[in-house]
Amino acid sequence: MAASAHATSTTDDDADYVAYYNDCMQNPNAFWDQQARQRLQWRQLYDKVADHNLAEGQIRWFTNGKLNVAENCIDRHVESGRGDATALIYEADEPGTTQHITYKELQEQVNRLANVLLQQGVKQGDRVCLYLPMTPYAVYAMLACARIGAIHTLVFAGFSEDALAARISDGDCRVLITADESVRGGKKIPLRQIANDALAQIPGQVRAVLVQERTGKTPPQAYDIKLYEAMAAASPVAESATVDAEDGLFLLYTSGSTGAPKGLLHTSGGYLLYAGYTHEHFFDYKPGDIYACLADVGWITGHTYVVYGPLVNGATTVIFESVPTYPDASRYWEMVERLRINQLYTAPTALRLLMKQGDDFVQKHDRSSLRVLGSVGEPINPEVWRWFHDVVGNKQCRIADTWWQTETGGIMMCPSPLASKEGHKPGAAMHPAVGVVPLLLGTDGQEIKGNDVEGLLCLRDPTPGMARTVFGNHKRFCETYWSHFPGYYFTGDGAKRDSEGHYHITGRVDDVINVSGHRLGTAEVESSLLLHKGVAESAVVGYPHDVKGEGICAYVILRADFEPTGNTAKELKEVVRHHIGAFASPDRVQLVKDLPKTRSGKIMRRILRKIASNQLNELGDLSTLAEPKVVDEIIEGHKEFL
Ligand code: 6R9
Repeated sequence: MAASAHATSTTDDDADYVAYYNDCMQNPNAFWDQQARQRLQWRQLYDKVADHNLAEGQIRWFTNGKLNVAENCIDRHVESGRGDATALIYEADEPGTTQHITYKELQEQVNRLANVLLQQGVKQGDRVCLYLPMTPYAVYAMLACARIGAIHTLVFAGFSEDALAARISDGDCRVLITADESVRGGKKIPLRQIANDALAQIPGQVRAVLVQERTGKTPPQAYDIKLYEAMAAASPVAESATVDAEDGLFLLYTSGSTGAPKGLLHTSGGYLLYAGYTHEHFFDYKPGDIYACLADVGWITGHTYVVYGPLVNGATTVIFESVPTYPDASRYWEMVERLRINQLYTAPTALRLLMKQGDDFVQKHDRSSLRVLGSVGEPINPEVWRWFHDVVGNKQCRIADTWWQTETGGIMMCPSPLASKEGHKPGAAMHPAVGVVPLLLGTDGQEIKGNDVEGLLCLRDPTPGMARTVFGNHKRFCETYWSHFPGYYFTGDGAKRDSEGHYHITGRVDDVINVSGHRLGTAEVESSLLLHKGVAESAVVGYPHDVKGEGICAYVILRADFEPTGNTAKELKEVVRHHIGAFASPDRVQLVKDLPKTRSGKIMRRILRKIASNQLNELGDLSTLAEPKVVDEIIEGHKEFL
């Protein structure tokens, strides 16, 4: 197959790139100042580029700057004569069902929905919860909130009613936008039913429920406001609120090692700038390109690289509602051919799944439009990287292995254009972005200098797109990210700096597992298991899984008065599915009599992780265990999974 001539997007002169990068790094604030003036439309220019106080976990960019995010993502493009350019390509679940939405149409829909929200009494700064499938209405809803200065909080439509209720009440949302059903891979999920169950847990919390009729199959509840009708009746013209650069744009919940998921607050100016800059830079985005990030908007990748980054750049962005294997494993590649996609951004878990299906699905489609292939969410295994590069990209595309987090708002590391010269390293994010200064620290907080070293990955300087706080709990924000190693942001990841100074992310060093690129705290899964009446205690660990990256293994001690049946393991999986969502349901449940604990009663997860990974020769020192024979019993029970 012919590949495009400009496939590998290296700058002509590498020396130029190095000079440019070094120049930016000399004075990142001057760089961001220049970027902010160029890329964003300000209603009032900021008076200071940055104003941080890291001891208090306070990050501020573009102080006193005023803008409107929706105006930057929509109106600016319409006003500059690009109203007829395609903003969204909606690739619906049903194969072959595509809808092109221009910037002008996007503007109209967003305005209508903004007016509906205003009618419902939503005010600037209020939180609005979105529990929606991947259709243009999710984008309309996000931008409608941005238009009126409300803060959206998306809950991924795979989360259960308990998880939804917890997020609505933590964010104190008074309005919910949901759909009757979502459709993915031909399967329907009754979102409105789940939302009703969630609302029943928090009576009086939500005063209005707007329902998108995605399938029209579920009869409306008496209190529902039908979204399509309400939008049709609303005015297509809306006022844009003036918001401060540091006003909230959205909350997004993410898992940490302890406690309930944290609602990270992202703000308007710095986040939008970082989204736009990184989208253009790392994906080599050029006007006219068709860009497809295949993530769901319920995750940070969808926020930054389906919606805000591409739209602030006036790009055409694909809204992909389906799954990579529906109707078969050629869905992505058939879509690349049909839509002439130039940049495709996906996750290792999807690639592993597709790689297993064989190359024919890929090769029967023309992929010559592709220039950049992106990966995010977890380390990409070198063999998967090679498949992505050699088979999917036909050795003609740059691979953007992007490392970042919900907290960072946008890409922090990715092989720079120099990688083509220096040699790509499959599985390595390699180079920090402008303004990003990674440090490797030992557990004692000492910096590990030099090359060929490994340590805890921290970042020295805040970047504009970073989260500003944990909603309603700034103390937790400081404790989680800024006080482990004072003055530095602690990522929770480990990393290696190789002999040439390139970075390789080695994975989480805390009790967070990464299942198909979705972050889960082991404590969250354990708390859900406790909701089953038979569970006395449990310990949850991750283990290598060939498609999901990590699988979930739960070791469960049952209550003495509970008599297990052949169904108990299944029931336990069901409890988690119900409490968090299907993706969090354990792959394995092993009933155990006891757990390996230290004398002070702390569960030694390290040992359980080794057993679950079948690394029985690497259990390490067992001498600190209160009851070492527990380990033999667990190993014996583990055999059922081999
Ligand atoms: C954007 C996103 C963040 C965690 C992060 C790390 C892992 C993400 C990665 C990667 C290695 C990459 N991670 N990208 N690890 N290489 N290219 O995924 O955000 O859901 O918050 O997850 O994902 O462990 O700390 P989030």
